[in-house]
Amino acid sequence: MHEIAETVDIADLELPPTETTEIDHLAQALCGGEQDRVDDPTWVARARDSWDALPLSLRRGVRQFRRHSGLRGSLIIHGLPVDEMRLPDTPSTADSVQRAAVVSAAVLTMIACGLGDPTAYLAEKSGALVQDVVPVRGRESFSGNAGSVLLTFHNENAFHLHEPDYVLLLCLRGDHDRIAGLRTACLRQALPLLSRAARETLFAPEFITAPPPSFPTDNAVRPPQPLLSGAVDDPDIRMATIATTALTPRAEAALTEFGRACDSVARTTVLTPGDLAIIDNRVTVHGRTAFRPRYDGTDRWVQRTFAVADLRRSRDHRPDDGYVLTR
Ligand SMILES: O=C(O)CCC(=O)C(=O)O
Ligand SMILES: [Fe+2]
Repeated sequence: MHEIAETVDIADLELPPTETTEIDHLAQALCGGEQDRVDDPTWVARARDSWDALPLSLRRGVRQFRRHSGLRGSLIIHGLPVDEMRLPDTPSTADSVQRAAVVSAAVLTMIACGLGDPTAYLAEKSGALVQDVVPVRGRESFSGNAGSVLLTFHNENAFHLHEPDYVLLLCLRGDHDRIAGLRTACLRQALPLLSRAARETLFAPEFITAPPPSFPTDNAVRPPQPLLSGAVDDPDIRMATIATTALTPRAEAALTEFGRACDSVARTTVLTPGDLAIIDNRVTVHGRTAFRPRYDGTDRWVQRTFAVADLRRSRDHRPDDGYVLTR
């Protein structure tokens, strides 16, 4: 038998209530005290140590996903500790982040340490390791996480030399109408739907991907890149629907075909409090369906952390071997 579940779906992970409580206790222990700043490397080191004490089923599920993210390229874990009654109002400002240690930040950081290490980009959300994904008044049609119109498919920071390997999205609060759906489309399912010509073109350096709107614009000149790279039978992908430009007519056609393939394999998940989605950003694009914020303090609230499997690779982008990429 094959070691890896290359051709099967990775099932969602349902944590039983006893494990939710265990995880809650470990997370609580990381809150308060003197070192309660999420972005302090000594706090991250504490969270890393706590990973080892998490329930075996969680650690095993995450480690298996890390080895091979399956046909879905994403893993949903249900039943993480989120106490909606104890939560403050949903933040309402753009670029809001979670600097103080709270249970959700501890959960995200422990799991990011299980996948590799957490990371962030100084230019985005002030380089915080745990970021709020919340709707912001006046930014409804913004194509980024502050918006509430449809967010089109993208890889996270696809333009960057060191894109994150994993995007972790932990739901603290759902939207009022329970219609905000995280959409994912895994290349492993989309690829077989593409014509041979489209596949060949997607491997050619005929695309330019700019930074997303959540990054301040820079004037860097970007060389053309392929959309797909690596193994022909299981490639990596880098694209963002609104930030990738096709440079030739055949690239334009291939990009359109790719978009259709993604739509036809897309999965939509309405995250509920305590659900964590882990997206393998190398093989999966993601987005979100539209929803209607009310700006009443109880809007949808997701917290996000990026993780990389090998932090060392970006060492020259991270002063003092910290977690934040400054360029
Ligand atoms: O709102 C969501 O569920 C996803 C938003 C998103 O793409 C992100 O935060 O990276
Ligand atoms: Fe995203």
